[in-house]
Amino acid sequence: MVVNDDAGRLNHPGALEFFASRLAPTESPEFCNDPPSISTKVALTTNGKPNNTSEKSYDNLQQINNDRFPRIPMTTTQTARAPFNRLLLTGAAGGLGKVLRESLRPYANVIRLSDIADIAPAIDDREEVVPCDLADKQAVHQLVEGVDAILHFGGVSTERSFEEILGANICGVFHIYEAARRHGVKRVIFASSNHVIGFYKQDEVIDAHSPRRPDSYYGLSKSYGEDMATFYFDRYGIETVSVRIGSSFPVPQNRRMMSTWLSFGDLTQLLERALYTPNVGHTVVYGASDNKNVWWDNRYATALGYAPQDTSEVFREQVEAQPMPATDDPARVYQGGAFCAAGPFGD
Ligand code: NAI
Ligand code: 15L
Repeated sequence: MVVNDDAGRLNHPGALEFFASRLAPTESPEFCNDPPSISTKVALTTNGKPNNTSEKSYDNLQQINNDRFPRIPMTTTQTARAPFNRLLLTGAAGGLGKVLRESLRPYANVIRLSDIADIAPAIDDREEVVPCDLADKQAVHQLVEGVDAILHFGGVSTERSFEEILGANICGVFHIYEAARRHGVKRVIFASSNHVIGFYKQDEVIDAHSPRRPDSYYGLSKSYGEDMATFYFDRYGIETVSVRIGSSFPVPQNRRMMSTWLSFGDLTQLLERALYTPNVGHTVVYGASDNKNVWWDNRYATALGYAPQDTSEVFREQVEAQPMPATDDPARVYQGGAFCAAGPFGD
């Protein structure tokens, strides 16, 4: 069992006391203290699957989590709360941004939609369109003013040269957290990626605390974003859920995506849990539907109350009609698939 003390901070004297004080109820973000309108008890088993009857199973998982990662108290009570006043969605012109623009509407009085690319105009007074280049620190500072939480989906979303990744993803994620700090935003949802762990083989099962094995400059930028999230929690108490999204498309496009597919409905549910669950510290989860052949033990998503409703299995026949990749094809060997073979650039 791998324990990822990634920032090394649990080795510091007094670290646990520091976390305990950070996570005291009085310091919870204000929105976490809203009276709940719906409450669902989710019990958990040690394999990370929901168990609706066994409190004891939940206790076991809580103990495992506490032993392995005591800084993040897990919760089993999920509450659907009042909408946020204003959510910021970066990457709003992108594939997922267009989906989330609609599906996140119940969770905010106003959604501020931002991208460097053109965005369709606001459809009503519950949408604001604010163009912004994430590489521009001052513009991001203005973008974040007045928002209650940030869903950070903007940036380069495939493998590119380091220089192309640098501004949008690496500087961009710093600008988002720095603006969050300066404007007092207490919750960020970071669209991380499976490419943070893409060099694990497809016959390995890992969890969110397994050591990262980025498969690309793109994966490295997401790995950096996760470290940024840890730092801003440790230093400033800004909480983050980093969602290592698998492959979120209307349908799985190939055999690899039979394991990595995340339906839009399940993505939305996971984001709802990530927004509303209190005391997440910096929690890393995988974004995958209830697929049959999984590589990821997603117990931390389960602990947020995530219970995926969809599965890639219903697409198996059409996906398996495609030719089987060669045995040494990265698409068949590595969890990150083709990203593991991209580059080099600029030779
Ligand atoms: P996408 O490429 O369709 O959308 C990304 C958006 O970011 C684009 O609209 C683009 O214009 C914008 N962007 C790029 N550079 C920017 C900059 N400098 N300033 C402002 N905006 C900029 O990607 P998609 O599929 O919608 O993914 C959204 C997020 O989720 C990305 O961060 C991606 O890395 C992540 N993700 C997506 C997965 C998927 O399966 N769709 C899997 C894993 C992670
Ligand atoms: C990602 O991180 C990309 O943003 C997305 O376009 C897909 O390539 C996905 O990973 C995947 O691994 O399928």
